[in-house]
Amino acid sequence: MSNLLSMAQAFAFRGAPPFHLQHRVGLAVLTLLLLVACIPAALAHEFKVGDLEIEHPWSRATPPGAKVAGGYFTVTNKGSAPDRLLSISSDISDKAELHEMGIKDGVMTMRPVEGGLEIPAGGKVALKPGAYHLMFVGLKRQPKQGEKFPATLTFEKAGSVKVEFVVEGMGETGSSDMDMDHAE
Ligand SMILES: [Cu+2]
Repeated sequence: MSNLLSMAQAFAFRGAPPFHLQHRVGLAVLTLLLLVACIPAALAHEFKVGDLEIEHPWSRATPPGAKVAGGYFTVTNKGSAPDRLLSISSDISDKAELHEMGIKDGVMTMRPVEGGLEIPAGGKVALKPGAYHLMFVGLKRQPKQGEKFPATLTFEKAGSVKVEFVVEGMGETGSSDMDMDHAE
């Protein structure tokens, strides 16, 4: 603290401090910003854009050589108009598709969702294993358990939002969705 004080005094009494002090102040500010930025992410792992809340985006570790990985999260629309998830992009794969599960000729299949996924006004849509989900297609590397990777979701009305997918273990089914201890 006395360090911070003397830096503040350097600013107050002498105008611009010598370069090495400016550098230290810069680092202190950066550290503070990082701390503040990390608190909400570590506690809730939730993202907001417009009237939408995106909770707990997660993916799964993949075996070596795998070309696709799933992506899951819950979107809540607190607004009074429906919105639509139009597209997803991430550096982890060539592209990301929105899929739905269905039964064709008695066989479970998945197919791309046409025209985006509607998020009803005042409603909630869960992307989870066995239902609507994202598919990261053409993985450039394997997502590793415990890491986070960024992605951008684009909605028709709310616009684009950057989120982070937490990578869980290969056997994860999403049933422990309420478990907020996933940061480890
Ligand atoms: Cu799929």
